[in-house]
Amino acid sequence: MAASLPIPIYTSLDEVYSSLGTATNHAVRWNDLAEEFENRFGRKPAFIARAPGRVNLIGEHIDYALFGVFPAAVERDILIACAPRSASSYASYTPASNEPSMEQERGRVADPEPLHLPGFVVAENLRHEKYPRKTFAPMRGMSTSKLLDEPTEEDVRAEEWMLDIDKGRLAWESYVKAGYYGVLNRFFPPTSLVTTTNPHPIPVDMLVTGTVPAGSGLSSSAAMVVASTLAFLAVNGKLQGISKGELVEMAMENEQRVGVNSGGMDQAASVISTTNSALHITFFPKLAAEPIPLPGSVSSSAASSHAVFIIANSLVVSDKVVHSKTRYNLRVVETLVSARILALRLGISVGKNEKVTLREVLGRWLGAKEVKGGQEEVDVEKLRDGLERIGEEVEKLRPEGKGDEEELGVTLGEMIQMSGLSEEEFNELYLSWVNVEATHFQLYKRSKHVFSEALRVLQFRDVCLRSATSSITTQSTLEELGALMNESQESCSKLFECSCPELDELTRLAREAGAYGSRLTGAGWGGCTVSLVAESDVDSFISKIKKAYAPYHNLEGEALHEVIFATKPSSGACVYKFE
Ligand code: NG1
Ligand code: MG
Repeated sequence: MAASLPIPIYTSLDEVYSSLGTATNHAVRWNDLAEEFENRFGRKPAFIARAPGRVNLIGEHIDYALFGVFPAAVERDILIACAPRSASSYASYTPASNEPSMEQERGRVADPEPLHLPGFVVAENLRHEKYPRKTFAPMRGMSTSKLLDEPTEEDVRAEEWMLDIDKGRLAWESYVKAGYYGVLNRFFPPTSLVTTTNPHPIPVDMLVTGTVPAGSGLSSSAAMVVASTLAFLAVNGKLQGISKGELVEMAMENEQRVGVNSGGMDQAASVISTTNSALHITFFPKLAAEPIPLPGSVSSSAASSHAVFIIANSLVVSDKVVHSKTRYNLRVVETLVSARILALRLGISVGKNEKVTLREVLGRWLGAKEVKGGQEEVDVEKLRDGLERIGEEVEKLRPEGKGDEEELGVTLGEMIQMSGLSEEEFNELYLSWVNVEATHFQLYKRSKHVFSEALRVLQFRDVCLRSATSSITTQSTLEELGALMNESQESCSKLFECSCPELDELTRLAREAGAYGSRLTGAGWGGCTVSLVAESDVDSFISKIKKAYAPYHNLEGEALHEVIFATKPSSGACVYKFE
């Protein structure tokens, strides 16, 4: 329902600010950005696209197993001001007589820049010392990155636009390019270049700014990709009629271009969120998002307890792109393989070429019918019941009889044997589309985490809904939510092994400082924690953490606020159109 709404397009800045629904003075940033755009590019921007980061309250590493998650957008966001470059020079461009050289296409010729080329982008960042100016143009090429899906022969033959994304390195413009991909390939199929009557992508100038810390688990990457997708849609006049759900799907596919095989939580949270609510996002059998009011946010009773979510950055940078082979992508593979093997052990049939997910296996185990293009929906009650019962079945994946080796998991050879596939089939299905490095794989621990975490998401949702209907938030409501967050942290740390000593320490300190619950948020291995804290305790909580967590000792004022702050659910992505 929420996913089928159109992307909000505002034509007055006051409308924008009130949509953000917070007391922060946004005007400064938005006006500064527009002014700076004018300074640099000599004309006003045509649009500003906004996409927020998100905090995941509960439901970690289960989106790519297609289980529901529970994030909320944060106030910190990415803004991209943009405008088409000189429509007149663009209109006079004729590809037949003016085909660009490869070097030009790649944007590698510095002087003069081929500014008139179709789709040529000049991308600048307000923090240009850290994120230098980049120019690039799309090239026509072969599709190589059909990631989660099996490429068909047709895919392999198909031409598409390429943007030369460096997957081995984290570069700011990669995310701008990633957003551009979907817009180019959806609206300007390269074959259209052969005729001069077909429209070409517009050359564009853009200026980016952001307040979402990078590599911190608040999804600066998804915010960048969503904002970039929106900016390119707007500049090319393709925004009308795009629903939030479609934007999420484009942004998900786009972000995978950077080389991380993520699920869709971050993009959905960044696009669909609304103020005052978290989002219960489900991915199966199709993308759906249900806003759930958070305790305290709907209550007017003086007797009720108010609580806020506090984000604290461990200051360990979690670079998912650089470590993708041994961390994130490895978890995606482990989770997928565990689904196949569990299905076999439960007597559930799985097609040879089918990359079945744990959510689908649960559905089949519960007797959900296969329908065209997927599986019939299972209601929340049944799902909760299934998740409560399947925990026992997961024991079937325990690598028993291996003594000390048990901790290590299974080897590639053992895993292939258990999968019922030949080595070749296995490699093709699970390893050909992803780069992973490991000697041992954890199927038992990973799937145990996924099912228990999926159950905690439903329990968290239940508690929030219950408190919203009674419109009173009691101490015990907050304790229940906190306990679920603590269990999630334990499971992330011990079973999914995506925590790190600093995150374990920071969440422990948060509990000692009075939080109802505390956990890592986002991919983990560094980045931020989220803690549920009584509103009246916020200041003392922050000062206790400052004293106790060594990396904060020397931070004061703004610098401290940068790393530890309370957050309220913000609204999702939007576009401001200059008139
Ligand atoms: P972060 O940490 O925000 O990059 C990543 C994935 C999510 C999800 C979480 C773990 C991306 C873009 N996002 O989030 O889809 O799997 O980890 O729950 O990689
Ligand atoms: Mg990310």
